[in-house]
Amino acid sequence: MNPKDRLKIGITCYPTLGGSGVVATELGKLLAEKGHEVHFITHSMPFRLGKFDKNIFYHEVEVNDYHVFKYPPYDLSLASKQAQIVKQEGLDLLHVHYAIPHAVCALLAKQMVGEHLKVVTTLHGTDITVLAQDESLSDLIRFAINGSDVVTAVSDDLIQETRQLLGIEKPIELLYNFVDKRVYYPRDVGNLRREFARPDEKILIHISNFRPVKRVIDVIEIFDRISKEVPSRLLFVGEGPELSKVLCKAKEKGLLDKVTFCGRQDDVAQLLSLADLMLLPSEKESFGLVALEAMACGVPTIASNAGGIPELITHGVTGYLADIGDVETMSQLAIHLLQNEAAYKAMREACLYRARYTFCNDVISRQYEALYYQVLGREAPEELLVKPLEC
Ligand code: GMT
Repeated sequence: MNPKDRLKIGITCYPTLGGSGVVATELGKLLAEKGHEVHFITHSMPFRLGKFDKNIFYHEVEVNDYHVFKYPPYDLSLASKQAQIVKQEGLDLLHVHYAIPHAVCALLAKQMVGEHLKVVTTLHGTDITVLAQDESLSDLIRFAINGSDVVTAVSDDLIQETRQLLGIEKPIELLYNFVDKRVYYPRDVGNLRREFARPDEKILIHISNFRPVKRVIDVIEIFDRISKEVPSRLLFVGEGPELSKVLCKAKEKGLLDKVTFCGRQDDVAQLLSLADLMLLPSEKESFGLVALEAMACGVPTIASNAGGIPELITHGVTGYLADIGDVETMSQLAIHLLQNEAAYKAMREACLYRARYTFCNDVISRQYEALYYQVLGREAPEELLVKPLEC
């Protein structure tokens, strides 16, 4: 990279499990790989940060636990850390993921260091679809969005919802989630597969944080119906508040011997490559990153027609969609696909193609880079303007 094009970028995200943290961390890693200097400013090390990279720096936000504070003020510590790192490292911009509290903190940091600092805010979903419904927070979210220099959202559906719920008029850029094709591809997992299922059995998978919004009980309902028609197994990956309810439901249905609870896992691509089908019956999903990760591994998804999911999954092409809670239709569609080899093969190919050409790391990371140069009023390097021939 030409040194004049090198950007100094601060990233703040939720560093623990969750799609927004994954997107923020993977983006930071890609930017660093291209030669930009990336500073993560978070309360703990982002879980996907991985190996050492000379262009990546991590600054931990330490919360002041002064005895008069009833609630230690994380937000103030974050804003103050952001301002400190911006000054110390000469950052050009802060890219924050989630309006609350991260964008609000970044705006405070901007006031502390000066107008030259640009704030890019990415909306991921629940900051709008859940928090913006709360009247005690909606004005603050509107303030965060209107005060940011650039706002992006991960689906058109989320943009529309942001406009409707908050009456936002400023432009919101659409930048979809992405997958790194060097990590997410169909792995050779022949031996491992034998440990989970017999050769005649299909494997279904659900990955989430088991929040109520994921409707994990529907996953059991769907699997119950499928397993009566197609010999199959179900893998649950992740942990969260609804996990114990799922266990009870699986027990009640007599399915425990067919269900494996894998807990939190790092190498998701490996597990996805074992699977034949992903189940994602969420109530809300601004994009559905796990379905994209599955797609990149050649695994179609049966999902609800919620939020931004239809922008990712084309019904009948890269998966099937049904109304939220319609477990009967979802099961029928899954059974049809699992019993129809030709249709399955065509869908698998379509998944691989779409993940590789529409939602791949090269395409989306370039869009973010272009946006950064634009907000900074700097000319983008020529290679950014040329569309990649192949992802
Ligand atoms: O889905 C979750 O519970 C996690 C959540 C998050 O905040 O990390 O994910 C949101 O952001 C992801 C990355 O942009 C999206 O792919 C998910 O669809 C979105 N989740 C919801 O909208 C419920």
